[in-house]
Amino acid sequence: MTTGTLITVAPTGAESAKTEVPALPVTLDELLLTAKECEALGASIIHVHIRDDDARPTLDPGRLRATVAALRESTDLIVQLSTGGAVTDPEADRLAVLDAAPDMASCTMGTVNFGDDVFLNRWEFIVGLHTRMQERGIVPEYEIFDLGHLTALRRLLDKYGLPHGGHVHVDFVMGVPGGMPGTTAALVAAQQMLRDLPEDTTFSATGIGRSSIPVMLASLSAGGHLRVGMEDTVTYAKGRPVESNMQLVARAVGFAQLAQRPPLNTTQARELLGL
Ligand code: KMH
Ligand code: ZN
Repeated sequence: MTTGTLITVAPTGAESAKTEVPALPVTLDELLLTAKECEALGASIIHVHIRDDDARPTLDPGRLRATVAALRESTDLIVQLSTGGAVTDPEADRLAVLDAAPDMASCTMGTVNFGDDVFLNRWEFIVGLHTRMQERGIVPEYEIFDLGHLTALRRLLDKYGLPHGGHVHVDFVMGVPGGMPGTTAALVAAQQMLRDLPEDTTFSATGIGRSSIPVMLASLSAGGHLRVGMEDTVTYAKGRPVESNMQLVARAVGFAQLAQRPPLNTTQARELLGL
C-alpha cells in the first residue's frame, strides 16, 4: 500500500487564455513564484507548459531550456515538461521538447478526441518519445486519456522495454470531452488494467473541470496520487473561479492528509519514480 501522496501541479496548460483566466501563470516570473509556493505547500512535481510574450502556448526550445534551468535554480521540484503541447503543435516540435533535458516528460499513449479538436498521438510518434527518453535518461509520465491507452502502454513496454530508471508511472487524465469520464467507476476500471503492467506501477489522476474533486477522492482511496492545477481546473466551486494554483494544491494536500496519505517530499518522490 502506498503511504504518501505524490502531488503534481499543472499550473498553466495550453488551453486557457490569460485574458479569460487572469490568474493563470504565463510569464517565467509568474511560473517561478507559483512553483515555489506550490512546493512549500506540498507539491513535488511540476508539469510545465510555457507561453510566449503574448501569452500564447509555445514550444520554443530556448524558452524551454531557460524555464528548466530557472525552475531547478529556484526549487527542488521534479521538472516535467509537456510533450503534448497544444493540439496544433507539430510532432517534430513536440519531440524537440526533450532537448531541454527535463527530469521527466509527458508521453500521451494514444489519440483522443479533445473537445472539438483531436489530440493526435500516432504509434510511431509515441515510440519516438519513449525511446528518446530511454536514451537521454528522462523519466516519462505516461498520460492515459482512455482505457485503450493502457493497452498501448503494455504493447510499448513489451516491445521497447522499461523506461529510464525502471519504474512505470502513469497519469489518468479524466473527464476530457472525448476521453474516459471523471468518475470512480472509470478510475477503478483504469486501475484494474494496471494489473497487466509491472507490479510496482504507480498512478496519479486528475479530473478536468467539475470532475476534479470526485477524481481526487477516488484516486486517494484507491492508493493513487494526485495532479491538480489550472491546466485542468479553473473553477474552484460553483460560481467561484480558481484564485491561484496554490488554492488547488492546498485543497489536494488537505484531502491527502485526511486520507492519512500526506504529501511526499521531493526526495521521496524522486525515490518512488526512479529519478
Ligand atoms: N494540451 C493538451 C493537448 C500533455 O501535457 O502531455 C495535451 C496535454 C498533455 O496537455
Ligand atoms: Zn499538459
